[in-house]
Amino acid sequence: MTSGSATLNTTIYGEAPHTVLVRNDWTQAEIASIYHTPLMDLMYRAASVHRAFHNPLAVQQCTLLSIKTGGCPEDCGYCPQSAHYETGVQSEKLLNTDTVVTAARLAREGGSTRFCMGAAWRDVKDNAQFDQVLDMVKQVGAMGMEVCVTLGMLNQDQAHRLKDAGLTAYNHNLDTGEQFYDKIISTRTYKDRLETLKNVRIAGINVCCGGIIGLGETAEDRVDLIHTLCTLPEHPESVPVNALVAVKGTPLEEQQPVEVWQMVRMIATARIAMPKAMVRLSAGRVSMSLAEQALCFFAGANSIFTGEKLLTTSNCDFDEDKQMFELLGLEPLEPLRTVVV
Ligand code: SAM
Ligand code: DTB
Ligand code: SF4
Repeated sequence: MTSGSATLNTTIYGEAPHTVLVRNDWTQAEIASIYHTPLMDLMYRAASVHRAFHNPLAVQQCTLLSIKTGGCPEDCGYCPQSAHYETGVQSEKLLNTDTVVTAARLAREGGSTRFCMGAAWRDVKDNAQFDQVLDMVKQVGAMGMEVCVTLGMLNQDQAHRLKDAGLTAYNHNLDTGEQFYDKIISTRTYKDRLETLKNVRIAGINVCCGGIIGLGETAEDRVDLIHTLCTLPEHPESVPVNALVAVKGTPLEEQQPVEVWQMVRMIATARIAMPKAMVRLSAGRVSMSLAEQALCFFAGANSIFTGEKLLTTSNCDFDEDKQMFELLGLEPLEPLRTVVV
């Protein structure tokens, strides 16, 4: 069971001060009602829950690195790395370990406390490449950073091996609601995704699981996604909220950008439904103004990816992010692990 509680120290208009429980018995109707709350109320409620569980000024900086780019056999309609689409992303071999460790060191020097390595794989195979990834995990972990990987589907044994190598978290997104899922991906099922999440959890690795908005889904699909996440036996410790980066050559290249209000609703609903999670303002930040990002932090986002690139697409300017932190009075979250080297 997910557990924990905190007393709200602010009074919400029309509500008595009360204890906010970490619940995993949310109903669909409850999540829908939160999602559709008038925006000003929603942001205030989310901000209040955020403050009851987290330091609202602390925002974790994370760095992404694509360790194996492109040529992926899956057909995720949003993804520039799928081999099914002509996007101009070149297929590359797995990076060597030294390159990865050097990138992690630079990320740490730049203030990142979490290093996330992504591979464009359908699933993990028990081969020399996986052994190499285990080594990368070991070395990055030894640098005192949280270390996360996203490698596609995973069985229980592989999850245990990653745990033994020192992995902190595994990213595996449900992406959207179950009803809409097969409009976006046909090469694997929602059930497959849930199975991997279960394997990660059983191995004692923290779960990083969120989704994307702007795929053409309805508000109901977004509610479905959050409902699935917040009714897992344990909430994901980390919930990335991505806005689609529409990439030329993918089936979703013509999608209209989402409005910031949809992003704010998603973040706020995730924050209220999963109070203890790190809610990460992820892809799509590059198209948002500073004021729009500020709304997302107010609504409960407490992490961003910094650095010039996400995996294959461009991200915000590092110095501008630094200025944003100064302007908003945000402080980078301190490392959660002890630095060994
Ligand atoms: N192959 C692995 C997998 O699918 O789990 C790992 C890499 S995959 C790129 C990680 C996540 O990035 C996806 O689940 C999706 O949520 C997000 N993502 C990929 N392309 C995106 C895009 N164009 N815009 C926004 N988010 C995207
Ligand atoms: C997540 O939810 N977002 C990050 C991370 N998990 C791996 C990835 C975003 C990728 C955006 C498209 C790209 O740069 O290729
Ligand atoms: Fe492959 Fe992951 Fe991209 Fe899907 S999202 S095509 S699984 S890299």
